[in-house]
Amino acid sequence: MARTSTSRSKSATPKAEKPAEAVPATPNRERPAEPTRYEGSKDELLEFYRQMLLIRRFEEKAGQLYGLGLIGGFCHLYIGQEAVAVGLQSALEVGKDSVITGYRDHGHMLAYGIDPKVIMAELTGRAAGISKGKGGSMHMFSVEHGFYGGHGIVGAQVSLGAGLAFKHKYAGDGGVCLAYFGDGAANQGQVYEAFNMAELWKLPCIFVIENNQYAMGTSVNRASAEDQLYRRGESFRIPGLQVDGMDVLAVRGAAETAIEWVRGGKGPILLELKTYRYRGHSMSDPAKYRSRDEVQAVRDKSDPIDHLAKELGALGVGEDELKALDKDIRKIVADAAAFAEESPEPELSELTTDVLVGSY
Ligand SMILES: Cc1ncc(C[n+]2csc(CCOP(=O)(O)OP(=O)(O)O)c2C)c(N)n1
Ligand SMILES: [Mg+2]
Repeated sequence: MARTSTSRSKSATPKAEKPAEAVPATPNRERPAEPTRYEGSKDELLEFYRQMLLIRRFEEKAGQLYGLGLIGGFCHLYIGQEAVAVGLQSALEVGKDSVITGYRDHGHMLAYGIDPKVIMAELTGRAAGISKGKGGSMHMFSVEHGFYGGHGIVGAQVSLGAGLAFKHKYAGDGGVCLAYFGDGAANQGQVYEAFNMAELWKLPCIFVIENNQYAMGTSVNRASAEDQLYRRGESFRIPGLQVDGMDVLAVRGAAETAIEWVRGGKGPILLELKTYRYRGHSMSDPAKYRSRDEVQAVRDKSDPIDHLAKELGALGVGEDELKALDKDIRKIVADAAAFAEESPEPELSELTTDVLVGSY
């Protein structure tokens, strides 16, 4: 006789009953095309190089200013991950599409063409900062660019990103949302609630896992039962692609595939970008959970900027040209730091503004 849930005693070992009707293991689902490495012109490659170097030099300067006590609070650097933001965002349309990320956000803003001066001024808590000096490193926004932060709650940006994608669909504006999160955030429950709704409603959302191998001091293999993170959308029928996040051209190629998929109304897609952060989790991390040799080996073998420099060399771009570019970028970053240091702090009266935006 079949047991009902009320008749089953807690200690009884449930007997195998008739199995439920078999469900096909692989859902019948269209797959995106296999991405190909982007074949850009020399000028495009130079532009990718310039943007990655700008992020690197900016972050190095931010690290120095933090050391000098000019940046307070948290400060998470993006050094090592530059190819991800540049490769993906170079394929978006600023103002039409939207981007949202976590607290490691300076690089994403620079890759979206936001002025380094207002980012540095924000880091140093100045009134001229992009959030009026009241947000700091983790809380920067530019509605004008369609950049929606800068979030300190791990994983929260994924649900908010699904909301932004909903807005694009509802308004019929043709935009897509790029929602970044980390390998650690990939274990957050709300990520999967967002996946479910995004696929049900076929939202134009590109979920991007920046797998930099660590969540604070915990490596992805220690924290994740399924460490092939591109598979994390499978049970929601969201297709996933794993991408070399240290190769800006591979990233850009994957971006093209993903954008074609979501703009074509096929619903969300998941990208796992395999990358690495050279610095600690934040400026206060002594990074005792990994060896210096491990970091050095990645720098030596896979640095995204060195990698592209070699390709540019093969296209006839001389070392002198790259050095001149570096000099220009160092000047842009030095000017941003000087602008920040010379800018006044917010007025005390700003303490009570922007706390509640409207009444509801
Ligand atoms: C909801 C929540 N839980 C925990 C934290 C503390 N915390 C801050 S960063 C972080 C690690 C996240 O790692 P990952 O998602 O891999 O991003 P990464 O720092 O590598 O960019 C944790 C646990 C938090 N900010 N929010
Ligand atoms: Mg991580």
